[in-house]
Amino acid sequence: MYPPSRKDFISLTLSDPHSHTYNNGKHRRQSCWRKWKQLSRLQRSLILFLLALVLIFGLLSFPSITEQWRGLPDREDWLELNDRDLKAIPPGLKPVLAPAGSKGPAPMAGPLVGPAVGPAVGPEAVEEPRGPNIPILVKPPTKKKTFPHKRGPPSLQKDGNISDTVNGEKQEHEVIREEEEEGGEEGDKEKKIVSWRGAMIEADQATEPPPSANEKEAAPPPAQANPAGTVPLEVSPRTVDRLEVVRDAFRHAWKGYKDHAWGHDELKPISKSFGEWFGLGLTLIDSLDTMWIMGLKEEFAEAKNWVEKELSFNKNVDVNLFETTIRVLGGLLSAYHLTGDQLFLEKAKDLGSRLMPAFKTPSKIPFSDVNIGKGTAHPPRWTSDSTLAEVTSIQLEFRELSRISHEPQYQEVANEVMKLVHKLPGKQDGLVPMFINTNSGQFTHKGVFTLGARADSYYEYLLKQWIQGGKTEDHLLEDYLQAVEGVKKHLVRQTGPSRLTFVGELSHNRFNPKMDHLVCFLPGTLALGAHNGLPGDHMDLAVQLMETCHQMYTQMETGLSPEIAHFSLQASDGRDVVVKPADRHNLLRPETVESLFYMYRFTKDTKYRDWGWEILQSFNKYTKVSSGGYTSINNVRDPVNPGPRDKMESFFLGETLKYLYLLFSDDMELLSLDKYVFNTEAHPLPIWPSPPK
Ligand code: DMJ
Repeated sequence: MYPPSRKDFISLTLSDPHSHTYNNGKHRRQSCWRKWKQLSRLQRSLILFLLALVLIFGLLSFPSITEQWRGLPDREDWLELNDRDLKAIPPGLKPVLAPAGSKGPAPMAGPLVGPAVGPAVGPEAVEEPRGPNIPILVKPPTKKKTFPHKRGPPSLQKDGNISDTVNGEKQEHEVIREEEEEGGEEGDKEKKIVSWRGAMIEADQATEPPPSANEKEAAPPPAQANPAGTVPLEVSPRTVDRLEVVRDAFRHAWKGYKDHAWGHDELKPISKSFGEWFGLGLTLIDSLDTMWIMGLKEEFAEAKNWVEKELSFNKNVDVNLFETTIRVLGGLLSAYHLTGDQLFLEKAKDLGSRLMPAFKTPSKIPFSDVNIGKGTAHPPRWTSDSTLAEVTSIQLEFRELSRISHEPQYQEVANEVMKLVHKLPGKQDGLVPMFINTNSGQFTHKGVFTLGARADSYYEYLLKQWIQGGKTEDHLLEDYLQAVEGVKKHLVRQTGPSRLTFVGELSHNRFNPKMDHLVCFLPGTLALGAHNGLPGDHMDLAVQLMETCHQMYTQMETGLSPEIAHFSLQASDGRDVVVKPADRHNLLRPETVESLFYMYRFTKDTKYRDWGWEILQSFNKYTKVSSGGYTSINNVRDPVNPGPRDKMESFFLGETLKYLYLLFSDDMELLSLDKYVFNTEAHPLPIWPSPPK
């Protein structure tokens, strides 16, 4: 038996026809009443007194919470996403012509936690200067009544780890109490699950020495079975060692998944159990192309066998359109391109068709959730808005699906969203608000701009779609170039102490020096643009931001970045990076190593590899669980008790380890950036061949 799993993300109700629907609620109520009556009068009075205290405290705190979330959606039931069905949507979407040049499969040789729910105006917020390079006037910190340890709308604030989706991403809302930071009660609770030291291989306090590279075993599959040209070239011994350490990390993560979570969405490595989000084997599918690229043939074969025999999309389950597209559809398409195996294409087509009901809205802006078994779709319960990044970061996958399936409906609906957003009023110098309404097709909650959660991959996909389509779609380039100028004008600032360049947030013309780790995708994207002929100053900004993302790791005691960093604008000799208690967690995210990969490919500056190597060593030192798997942690500032959160996100295998591997590989043809574009979940898709002239 698996130990009871903590509920740390949105619950899905999967009706199981075979399960017994025994309802013991009444019995439980009776037994509670009996227990209550068995208590002494003193005990009962004490409990009632405590309850009254909690209530009074809650009432006193309410105004500050609401103030903090001013400007953000006032949502009562943020968490209850997935249990509503709308009316069935009639099937059949109008087909359109495929674009010139889409002539079938590409020749084989040739893309939400405690974190960011948007840029709340923090105590350090300052008025936005009218233009770039104007010295920032820093307001003296005002003693505003805040609720510093809680993030998210009030209804999210429950003890424990709770998740919702932000930018489609599960957002874990963690309440960290002061006592916990000082090793208080909550920290002890974690230890009761399993002591942190007990969770690590003792010798693993330092990184395990890599076994000597076995070229035969390490070699990727043979060229004819590997049409993407992913056979590595000769590599230097040092590179091999680093590659082998990444492979070892993958094998260790995979072992945990295989032993305790096989076929489920995510591994909970501490409790040796699993978590289910959509019930689609997320980690397994997210990992397929990583295993292929790393040459892990046995593991790949087992996973492929599961896809063939076990994976079914014919199930009554609500899935998030964005997450399912980038992780599952993207993973299947990528596996198809790397292996040439039709199985993956057939699965991708099946899934793609089941996601289409999401686009049946009055505005053609898709709903966030789809029931892939029933063919129904709906927005979250509290709103008819969709998150901007979610609706604009499914295009690479839908377009590619049309190209290789010769079924144009996927690209039609995806392109339509981009065209609508292109001409929509409410942008500020190319920067977009974080929400869009599925009825009106208009932006909502205007005036709040971020490159982090809810908006990030909109910018990424503008550039990448333009590259994917052979640099012919001018509206995408236009929007991307304008957005970069908007970022430079409104969001880029430098810290006081060390002049680190960072990207902050803007809320109704007030600047907030807060940057999600998610924003660390930006150096890589800017570098990719420069590599494709865009202005040289994009590369200059990329270099500066890369240094800042690196500092977000090195300035922490564990060598791992927090989920969110605040930057000091005060000229002093103090710290550049300030981390608030609620932001100290690390979810094994990929963005920084992703950007390091791009920066190394384009500059060959080995410092980027060294920075990635340091990050890998920190992951091995502070997040590796002895029995298998890696875990996200609660506190990157506490190397003695980083506080395992008991979850390994699928993107650790799908993205983080893949980008590290590619960073250390000497083979520039291994997924050449001139032939492939990576989706936002690190799944490579081919750049389309130009149409014959
Ligand atoms: C991934 O699912 C994707 O990279 C997405 O674009 C952002 N969040 C996670 C990784 O941090």
